[in-house]
Amino acid sequence: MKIVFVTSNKGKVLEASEIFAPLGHTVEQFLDNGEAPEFSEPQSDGIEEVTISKMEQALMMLEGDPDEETAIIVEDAGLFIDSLGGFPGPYSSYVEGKLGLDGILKIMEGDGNRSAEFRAVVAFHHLGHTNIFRGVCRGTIAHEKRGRGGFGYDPIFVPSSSDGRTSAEMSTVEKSSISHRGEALNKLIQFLAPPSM
Ligand code: ITT
Repeated sequence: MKIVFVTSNKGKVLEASEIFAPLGHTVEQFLDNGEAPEFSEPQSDGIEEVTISKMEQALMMLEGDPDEETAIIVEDAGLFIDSLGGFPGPYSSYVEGKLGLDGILKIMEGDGNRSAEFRAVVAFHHLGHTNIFRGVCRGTIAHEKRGRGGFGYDPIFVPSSSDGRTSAEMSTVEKSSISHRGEALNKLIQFLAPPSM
């Protein structure tokens, strides 16, 4: 199957490609005239609503269903920091652009509770149906940026099951084995090919 990932984020495409490759599925980024299309994001507190809205916009742009060998994925993710009441959450993209990782570290200076979680909601559209898959990765916010891998907030996020490294200090395969996106996409894989009893 060819999976078309509607996203502006090449890091997401790379992670999904590595997850689906062993199953023989290819993942490619959706481009319109060589550019990732921009979608309006509803003013909403929920990443689920944003995901569903992005899928509706993507289907309108594609003008109908693709052939049976092709599926469409959109995903919305966010970083929810406990001591900030879940901020930046659905505003993670905006906050990364405006405050950056240094801004988040500054806001959290002296904050003893560094617990946080990443959440991902993936919408998968195939043969006229859309299904939703969710993933969560608990962790903590590091005291400084570490690592060059991954993207976004990875240099300041230490997953709970990590040995202390940030996600940016892990290989893509290792990050995906514990990440919010990895969990959501693995649920999708189970949906596509449930294990035989
Ligand atoms: P699209 O919406 O076009 O898919 P995006 O990068 O804006 O791309 P999101 O809205 O889902 O993606 O992401 C919200 C923010 O969270 C954004 O700043 C991302 O860089 C960040 N983010 C998402 N997943 C992440 C991950 O696995 N590791 C680190 N940061 C992540």
